[in-house]
Amino acid sequence: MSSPAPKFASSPGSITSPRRIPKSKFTWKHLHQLKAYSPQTPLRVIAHVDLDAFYAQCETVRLGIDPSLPLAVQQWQGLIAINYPARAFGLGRHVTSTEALKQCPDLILQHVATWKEGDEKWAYHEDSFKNMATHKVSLDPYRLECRRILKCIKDSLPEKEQRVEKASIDEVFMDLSAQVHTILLERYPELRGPPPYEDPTERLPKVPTTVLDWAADALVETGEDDGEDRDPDWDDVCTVIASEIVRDVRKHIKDTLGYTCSGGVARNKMLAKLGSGYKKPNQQTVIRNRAVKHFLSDMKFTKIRMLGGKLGDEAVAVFGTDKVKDLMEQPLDQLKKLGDDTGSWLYSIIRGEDNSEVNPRTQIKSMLSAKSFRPAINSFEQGVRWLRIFAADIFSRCVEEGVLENKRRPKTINLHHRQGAQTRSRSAPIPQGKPLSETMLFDLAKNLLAQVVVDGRAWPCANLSLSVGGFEDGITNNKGIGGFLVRGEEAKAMMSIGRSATTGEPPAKKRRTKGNIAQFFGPRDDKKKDFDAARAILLKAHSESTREETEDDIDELDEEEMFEDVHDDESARPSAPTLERHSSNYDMDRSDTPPSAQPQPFLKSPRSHELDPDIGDAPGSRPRPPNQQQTFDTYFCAQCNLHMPVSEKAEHIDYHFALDLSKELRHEDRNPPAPLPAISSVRKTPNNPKPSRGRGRPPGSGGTSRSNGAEKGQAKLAFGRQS
Ligand code: DCP
Ligand code: CA
Repeated sequence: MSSPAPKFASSPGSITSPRRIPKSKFTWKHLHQLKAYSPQTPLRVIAHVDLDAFYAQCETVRLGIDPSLPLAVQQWQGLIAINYPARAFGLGRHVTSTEALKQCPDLILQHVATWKEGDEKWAYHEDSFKNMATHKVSLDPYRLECRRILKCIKDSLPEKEQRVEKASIDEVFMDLSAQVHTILLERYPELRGPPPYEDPTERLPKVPTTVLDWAADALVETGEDDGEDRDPDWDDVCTVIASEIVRDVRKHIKDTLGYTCSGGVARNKMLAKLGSGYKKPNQQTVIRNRAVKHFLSDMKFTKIRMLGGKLGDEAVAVFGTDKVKDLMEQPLDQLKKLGDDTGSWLYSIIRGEDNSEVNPRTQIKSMLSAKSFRPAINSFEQGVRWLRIFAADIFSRCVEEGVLENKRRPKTINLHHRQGAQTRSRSAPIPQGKPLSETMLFDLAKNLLAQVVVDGRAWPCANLSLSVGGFEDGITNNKGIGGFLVRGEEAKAMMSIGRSATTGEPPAKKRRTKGNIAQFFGPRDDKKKDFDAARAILLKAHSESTREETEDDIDELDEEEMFEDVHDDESARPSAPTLERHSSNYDMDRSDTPPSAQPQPFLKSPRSHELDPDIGDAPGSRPRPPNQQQTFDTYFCAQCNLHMPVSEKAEHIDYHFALDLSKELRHEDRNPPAPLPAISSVRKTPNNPKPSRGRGRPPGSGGTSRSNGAEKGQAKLAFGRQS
């Protein structure tokens, strides 16, 4: 499709007045911005691709099963993915496998792969559904397919004009703006410029075509009888080109890997995602600019990205409606009842405005392996058995990340322990001076668990998770030695009574650790065995530490540790209440900052604090909603002059304790030298992406989006989801 020569006659000296010539409503500047992926241009084109019934398709393809047969993926007794033929029988995630078979006797049930204790790798075990207590789910098969799909998508786009963001295990955003710009100029030479009078604010010539070929796309209606095809403008042309690209990408995935997916094309991420879910399976939906208003008006706002969770529920409660059109009647100041930033963001988003960028970063930043215990576990020994699996799981994923070739390796290891409502976290640097191994991860994990045990009140434990973070590219041994040596100091710190900077509890409790440690040296109760085991581990770590040189320079550690690619297979269980179909950011989420007024609004307000209901980036986690400042129970820290959720209180107090301790130790360091604690339980949140560890910035005290390392248009994710 190529157009005739430029028709506009707006150059100087033209006899015809330029004003008489019909023009586009878009300017040369808008066109130019398209090339640069600017979120400001109304010509912007974003696509979202979502795999249909993803895990189910993975199993269908892996097993070579006819895709027209009903199949569901089972996790224990529940179903986590149901293919479309099975959905025709009314099956959904709410049914158990037994009920599903009653409804659809021919249903093929495939249990997810699991790690069994003692195994070196996950496998598909026939009896795993009976062994919830001794097996742990592995999502590796789906992660691997996800990678292949991502590669396939990238291969089908021009290398220099692609911007692809993995949004979850089966979702991808693509900013097609630059590619569309190139195609546009190829097809319509009149757009090659320069603009008349060299003035970028001049309007573009009119589109020379009157009919656009939307092929098989589902076109969202405009709601106006004569609005469908009237006067196509350049935004329509851009969208049609983007849609062709998406069709090609989807075809490439199908032809290469056998998977079908659905696509959405629109001017921003929020609309594109709504588009991909609009018609499924194996279809693509286009939301032209002219159709946005109509498209959104009948929609429930709880379907919009980031409004699927508590924020959406809160908005429903406050405004008594779940409809976009009702909310649109609310003036901005009313919407600000949800908080200033949230209100402004909501005001824009329901009008179809979303400036968040497609972030091409695809590298894993952290990994998590977790298990919820039902029933709870009750001993160090049991805990250690799970840690062995976690270490193997994480190590195998590190190997895929190129850790053996020293391409990338993590810098920190974190253990989260949950007992009832209380979560305790311990972290340690990963020694950088020697090759990463499963044993090393396991030993570190054991140390961390030992600390929790020594602190007391460890059992029963409902959930344990191990994560590694702060992945870095090819670290040299010299630099790494620092990290390794710090561990020695860490071990000393954790052995020094009353100095643990790592519990997720207030100082008072921590100081009670003294008692616990005393108890630990002479336990009177039946936990002796447990304590003995923990003590042995801590003593070993301590004695190792005394052999290591010291390097207390913790501030040297790059704390770029964004828990944004953690995987909590357990939290993907179907019964998990926070999981939602329309927020399918399982595996990982790039967490676009919702407010169009990027960067992260919650970093702007010193009083704001992250209150994401779905903390963490585990499967089932969602993009982080904007700050919700007011309606939750909050704890006020007078030292920081900062409000935060009560759930963060212990951790925050701990932060101050760690800070004080750090200062104290720095003082001692000057006369005489003393070790710094190398571990911290200060949790990173978008408010606190870089816990200051002695730099004096409290969690939640804010910062700029740049200073926290998040890319424009994105929020960092906090870790902390428990399942
Ligand atoms: N998943 C899960 N538990 C949930 C929801 C999803 O384990 N509660 C997993 C299985 C899904 C995958 O994540 O296959 C992707 O989730 P989606 O919400 O995208 O659902 P599907 O891809 O299965 O179906 P759809 O065709 O509706 O996208
Ligand atoms: Ca999907």
